[in-house]
Amino acid sequence: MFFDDLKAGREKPVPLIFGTDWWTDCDDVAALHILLKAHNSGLIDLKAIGVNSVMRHSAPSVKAVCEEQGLSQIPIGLDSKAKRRGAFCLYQKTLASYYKSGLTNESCPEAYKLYRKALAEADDKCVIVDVGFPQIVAELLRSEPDEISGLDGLRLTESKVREIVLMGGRWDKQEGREYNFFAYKLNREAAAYICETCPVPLTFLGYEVGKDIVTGGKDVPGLVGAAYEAHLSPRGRPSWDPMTALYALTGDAETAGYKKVYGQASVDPATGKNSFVPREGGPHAYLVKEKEDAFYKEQIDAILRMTEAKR
Ligand SMILES: [Ca+2]
Repeated sequence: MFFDDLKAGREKPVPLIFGTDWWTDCDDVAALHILLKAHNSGLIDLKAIGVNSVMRHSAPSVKAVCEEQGLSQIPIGLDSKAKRRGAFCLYQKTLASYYKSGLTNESCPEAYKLYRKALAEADDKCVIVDVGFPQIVAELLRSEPDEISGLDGLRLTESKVREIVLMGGRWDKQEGREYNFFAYKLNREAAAYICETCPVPLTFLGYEVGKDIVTGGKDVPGLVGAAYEAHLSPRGRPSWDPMTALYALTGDAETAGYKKVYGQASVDPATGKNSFVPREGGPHAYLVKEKEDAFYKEQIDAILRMTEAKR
């Protein structure tokens, strides 16, 4: 089994924090599901979930997917500065209908505070993976010492994070542009700030990597299939988010099927366009596929179908 093979090289689960836009695309649901399965297999310890676009049914729909895997205790934080708060999305309403315990957006803590708490409490270095807009990570890096930790965000990240993995950017050409890094001023400035200040290795999975790999679909058991069906994507969606989650939980580019191109990334805060100067030993890296697309597709579809339907 896939997770068991990866676990063989690990003494204990790697703590991991998951950020997601949980916005109009449903591939975030597949990414979360993969991380929940990895948590239950003992490969990772999913410490917190941060939602960086807040829609009407955000918190209860995320909770429903966690609860399906018996993991409703994983804390969920929201970004209070998220744009277009309260917008409606059918797949989220569908998922939320499976969660009856009354969690509301308003009862969730501020996401970057939740990240600070998870990092302060972690015994081992964490991985932060975000498959949405980057502003929660930026807020973490910008954060001041508080009642949670005497360290500011940069120092706390430096001492408690092993890698930050972002789905964002387009790296197969200079001045590429991808939605997570250009949608709003808040996102553009966050992406630029992260590239300028991030004190730990920063890895990007760009638009070009996931666009042609279609996974998921309505035949996936349980809530993932329900989400794809409600999203009107019965035959699946491109795999940016599940590929990013799978790389992050694998923790090793070669094993995950990628080459890393190292260097210095930057994002223009005015336009959201990204640039990259390759340099051996550089602090940033983008991922380049080393395998045929079928390699990634088969892994993701197999993990999504590992669970039994609980609908
Ligand atoms: Ca996403």
